[in-house]
Amino acid sequence: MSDIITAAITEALDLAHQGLYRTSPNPRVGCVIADAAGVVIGRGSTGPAGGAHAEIMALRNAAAGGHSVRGATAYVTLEPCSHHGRTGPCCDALVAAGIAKVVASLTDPNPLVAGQGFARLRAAGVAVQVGPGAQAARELNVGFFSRMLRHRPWVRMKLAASLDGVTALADGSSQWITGPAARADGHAWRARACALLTGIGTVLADDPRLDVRALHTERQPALVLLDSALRVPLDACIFAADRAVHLYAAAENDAKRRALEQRGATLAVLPDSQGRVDLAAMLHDLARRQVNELHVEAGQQLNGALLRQGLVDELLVYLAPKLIGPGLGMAQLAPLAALSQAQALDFHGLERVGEDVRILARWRDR
Ligand code: AOF
Ligand code: ZN
Repeated sequence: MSDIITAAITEALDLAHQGLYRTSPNPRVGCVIADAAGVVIGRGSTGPAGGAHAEIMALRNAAAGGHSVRGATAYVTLEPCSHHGRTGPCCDALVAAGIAKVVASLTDPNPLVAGQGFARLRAAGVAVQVGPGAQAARELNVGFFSRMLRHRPWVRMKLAASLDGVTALADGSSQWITGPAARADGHAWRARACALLTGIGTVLADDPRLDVRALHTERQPALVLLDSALRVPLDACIFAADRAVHLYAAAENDAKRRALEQRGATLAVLPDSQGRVDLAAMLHDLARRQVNELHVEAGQQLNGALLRQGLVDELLVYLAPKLIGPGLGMAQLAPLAALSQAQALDFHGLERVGEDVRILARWRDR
C-alpha cells in the first residue's frame, strides 16, 4: 500500500473511532478527502443515529475550509451508502461533488447497500479501490457486521475475578474485586455497547444501576433485563437512569406489564419449550431492535446459560492479583468428562489496567 493511502486510511480510522460512543446503531465510519498532491482537505466522522454520514461531514468540512474537492480522492472506512435511509445516499453526494476516486476499507454488509454504493460510483466514472484498513474498520464495527450478517448482536461478556477465578464470596459480595482503573475501563466498554444485559438474580442481589458513569458518553446504552417470572421490583435502580429499559420474560403477566410500561419500560415474552426465556430468540429480537454490541454483566447463572448455548462471542475478563478462596465462579458450565472437551479460546487482547489485567478472549473455531 502506498504511504499516502496508509496515512489517509489511518486518519480515517481515527475519525471513525471518534464515533465509538455516538453512532450506534449506525456503524462508526471515518472519511478523509485528499487533493491530487495527497494533502488532506476534508475530514468527517459519522454523526449520531439519524445524523450526517462521515462522507457528508468530510465534504462539508472541505467546503468550510474553502477547498474544492473536484478531482480529489475520498478515503472512507466503509462503502459509501447508496440508499435513502434517514439521510441521502453518500455515493451520489461524492459524485455530485466531483470526487474522482474512492478508497474504501470494506463493503457495507447492510443489504440495502452491499456493493451498490461501489457500483454506482463506478458507473459514474469514479475509480474505486476496496481493502485498505479492512481489519481495523471491521473490528470497530464488529457489532454492526454481526447484526447485518448473523442477525444477532456481537455478545461480549464482562467478568471480574480474582486470580483463582472467584467473582464473589458465597454470600454474593463482590465489591470490589478489581481496582478503580479496571472499573472505569469497564464503563468504557459499556459505553460502546448498544445495550447492557443482566439477569434478575443480579438485580435482586445487588440492585445495580448498570449505566455509564465513569466517562462522558453522548448516549446511554439501553438496559436489557432477563426476568423470566417478572420478579423485578418497580423501584429497582435500573429504572433510575435516563435510558431505555427492555425486559424479556417467559410468561405474560398483564398487571406487571402495565406497571412496567408505566415506568417507561418495554417487555417481550419469549418462552422456550421448557418455559424459560429462549436466549437465541432473545438475541434475534435484540438484533431486530438494532442492537449491534450487547454487553453482558450478569451472574454465574445467566453467564452459564449463554455460554452453554454457545451464544457468547467474546469474553472481557478483568483479573485482580488476589486470592479469595471458596466463592462464586464466573459461570455455571456443565462438567466435562475429559480435558480435551474444554472450549478453546484465543487471547485476542491482553493489557494491564491499573493494578489488574484485562483479557479479551474469543472462541478459536467460530
Ligand atoms: C455511509 N457513511 O458514515 C455510515 C454509513 O439511516 P441512515 O440513512 O443513517 O443509514 C444508515 C446506514 O448507512 C447503516 O445501516 C449503514 O449501512 C450505512 N452507514 N454509511 O456511507 C457512514 N455510518
Ligand atoms: Zn452514507
